[in-house]
Amino acid sequence: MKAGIILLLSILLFACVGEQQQKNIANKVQPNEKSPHFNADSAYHYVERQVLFGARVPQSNAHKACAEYLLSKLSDFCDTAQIQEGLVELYNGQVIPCRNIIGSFSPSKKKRVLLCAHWDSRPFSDQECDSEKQYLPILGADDGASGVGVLLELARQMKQQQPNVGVDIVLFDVEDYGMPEFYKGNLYVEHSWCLGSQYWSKNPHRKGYSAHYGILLDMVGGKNAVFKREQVSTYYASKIVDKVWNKAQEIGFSAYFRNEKGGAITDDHLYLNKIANIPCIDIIRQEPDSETGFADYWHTQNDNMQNISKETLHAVGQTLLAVIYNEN
Ligand code: AHN
Ligand code: ZN
Repeated sequence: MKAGIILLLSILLFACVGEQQQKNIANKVQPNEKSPHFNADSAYHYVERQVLFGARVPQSNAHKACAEYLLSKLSDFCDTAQIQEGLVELYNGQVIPCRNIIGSFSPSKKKRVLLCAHWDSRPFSDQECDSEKQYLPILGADDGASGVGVLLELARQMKQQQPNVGVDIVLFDVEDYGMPEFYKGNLYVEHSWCLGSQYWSKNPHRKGYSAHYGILLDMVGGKNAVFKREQVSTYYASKIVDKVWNKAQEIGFSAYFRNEKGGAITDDHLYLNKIANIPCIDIIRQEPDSETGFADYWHTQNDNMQNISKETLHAVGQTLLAVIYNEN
């Protein structure tokens, strides 16, 4: 009888502590009442849908089919959606078409935030040790699809409840066609990466377009990813880096967003800063201790769904929602 009462009391006590702990977790993850909840299952699904097309290499059937899919998603979620078509010149001198896919919320609002990611995947696996594999295209589950997956889920949320600022989602094409390591030609061009964003920066989808700031997502879905303060971002837009990293820490994602200095990466944000004059940061997974500076599956056949984590997608997506819904 006495033992029974003690057992009952300890169950009650345990239940209370458990409830309090859960509340703490809930408070940590969602203190910003203004911002909607990011659904990581939904984001994961959007990543998977892209990967199911196969490698989205420019000029391939998978690339074409995926463009149609992404345009239909943005048309559904955003107030306006369009594909910007242009021509870009590859590292080997070949000229190919480029399709940047763009969706906008409240296009007439003056204060705007630009959210971007690349949607193409790399035609080469030049980080494979096996030289035969180096000519295979990559699936780009993390390198490409993860950022787009997060942005599609943000768009789905924004359709349900719009933020106070205008938002443009720009999915850049031909980011990952940069000169491969095995290339022996001498037509080296410095700016062989990020061709879609270079095109857009010279020819924005609306004349005189500007944004308060931009946020680029690149490789934001990997298991145990860590995001350090990338140096091009700090050079051009340190206040935006502060804003995003502080918000992430405030809502409980300090395990992902670390207040440490990362490397300097040539990525789409460089051209938005340099050419379009839009202060833009890059949230990108780096592994400074690895040989390439990136995760071990980077530009290999292993960049597939097995490396994608809903927790990581959630940390990035929820942070972005909290940042955007905090703007006036
Ligand atoms: C370079 O390797 C020069 N830039 C990395 C940009 C990139 C490639 N992001 C994803 N894939
Ligand atoms: Zn890449």
